[in-house]
Amino acid sequence: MERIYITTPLYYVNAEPHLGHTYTTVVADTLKRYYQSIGCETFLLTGTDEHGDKIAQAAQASGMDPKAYADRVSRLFRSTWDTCGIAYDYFIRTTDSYHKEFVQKILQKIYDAGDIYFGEYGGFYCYGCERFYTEKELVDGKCPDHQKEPDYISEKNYFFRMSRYRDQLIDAIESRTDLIRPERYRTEVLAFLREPLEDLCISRPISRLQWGIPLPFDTNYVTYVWFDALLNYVSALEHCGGDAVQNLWPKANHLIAKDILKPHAVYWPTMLMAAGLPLYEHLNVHGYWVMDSGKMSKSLGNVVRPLEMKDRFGMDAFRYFLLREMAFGQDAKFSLEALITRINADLANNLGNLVSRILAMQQKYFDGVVHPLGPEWAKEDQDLKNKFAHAEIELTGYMADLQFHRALEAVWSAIDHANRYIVQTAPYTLYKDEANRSRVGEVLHHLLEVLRTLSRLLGPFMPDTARDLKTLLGVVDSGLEQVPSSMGGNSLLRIPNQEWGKYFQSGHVVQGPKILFPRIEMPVTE
Ligand code: ME8
Repeated sequence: MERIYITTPLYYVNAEPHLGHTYTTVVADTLKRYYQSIGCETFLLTGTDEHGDKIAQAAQASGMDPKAYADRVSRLFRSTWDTCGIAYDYFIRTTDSYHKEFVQKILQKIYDAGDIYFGEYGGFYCYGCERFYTEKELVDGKCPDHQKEPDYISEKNYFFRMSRYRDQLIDAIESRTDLIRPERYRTEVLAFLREPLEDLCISRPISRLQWGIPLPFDTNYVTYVWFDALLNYVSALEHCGGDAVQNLWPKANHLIAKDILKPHAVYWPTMLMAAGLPLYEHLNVHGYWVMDSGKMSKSLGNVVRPLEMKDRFGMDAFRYFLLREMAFGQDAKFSLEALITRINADLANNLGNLVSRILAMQQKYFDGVVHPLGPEWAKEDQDLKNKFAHAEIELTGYMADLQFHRALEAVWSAIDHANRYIVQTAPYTLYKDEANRSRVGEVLHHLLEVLRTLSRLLGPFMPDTARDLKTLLGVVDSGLEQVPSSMGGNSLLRIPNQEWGKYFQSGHVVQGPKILFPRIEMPVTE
């Protein structure tokens, strides 16, 4: 059986869940649901990154002990994903004891193999990024991300011989052209690797930082937060037991934004090489959400919180916007106006109207009872069916390339076609003549097939809407194949795709119309 292991970054607990975290997590959830729907075994991992300077400082600022502080924010992330209906299989915290033991085991292994050494290093250190910067990387002497002058720190530390793996890494990226995707990020990493690769400082003295995992070979030091956090992707699988590492690790699909490309494309694969583990299957890198009003920040008061979006617009509408608006790999703009415009145009109008028109006519003309289809179909009926079959083929291709916006575009093009089919066949006019009643029943039967197909195609993107559609249509996922996941995760549902025209048996009754997406008034702006 095909397998896919999907991961989100482990989010730092110094911020509350916002739009950016939600996007990556919704993409991960969409991929999981999609692969599950085509019969793959899936495993979705998310969690929180809790050690390091940044967290220690945030805890101190809140007057809390770092663990108590991390407990609170980690709980908030987890409950947010629960409320948003994210179907993660496991939630890892880097403060979990099995994770700490795993990190120590790997550190010891790499140390014993001679790839970790003790040395002195002086450099510009940015606390925000938790890393040293070379002078060349600074912009006007400042960290380009935090716009702050870094501190010059000189101290004895442990180093990982990352430089030793440079050629091997270049080979891997060149021979596996989809290891890092989309292409622009692969090119960026290869360009970076053309320069000499320095060794990586992987420790912090406890005189300066206690909030970390102690090095197993020198307890005067804790490990650098990235060396700790990246290992979560394997430690979680090992913790889940069974054959999880063997079966799932080589199928790993990491999802990240471009901000953490270097740790995932350079540190992580070289760490894996040193630890004797295979590389991930794909590093999938998306762009950044930017706000109309500038960088999202608490002080600007423009932080987009997922639960507020869910309460105000519904989770599916928010998911739709995120997946439809951003081309995976490129930056996208977020604004309430754009969100509301999309909801009104694509969801309330195109999809919502289609659903309510079809169910209203079915109710009005036939009390909801589905009319049988004859063997002879009109050309427009066949075209309608073909359009949806074509949309599904396109969707499959786009999903393999993480082009969610194009996948949705393909579905909406079929929705537009269905709306035109109604205008073209004009069942409301036909119905006026009793001789045409049977044709009206057939037209509506085809339209119910449209809705049934949509309930399947939209499932990964808008799970609640897909469920609502099935309920309205009285479609039961009968004959589901239940395959127990090896890790006690969600069991797999293989939804049989009965042929168009063969699903609704004579006498089948569908429900009356329901407004799935109410129109939203645009807030008045000054
Ligand atoms: O970097 N647009 O955690 P983090 C799109 N702990 N995505 C965004 C975003 C934005 N404006 N802002 C954040 C860390 N993200 C480390 C990761 S992994 C072993 C350790 C998303 O809390 C995006 O996925 O800063 C980005 O890569 C991630 O949040 C950074 O989360």
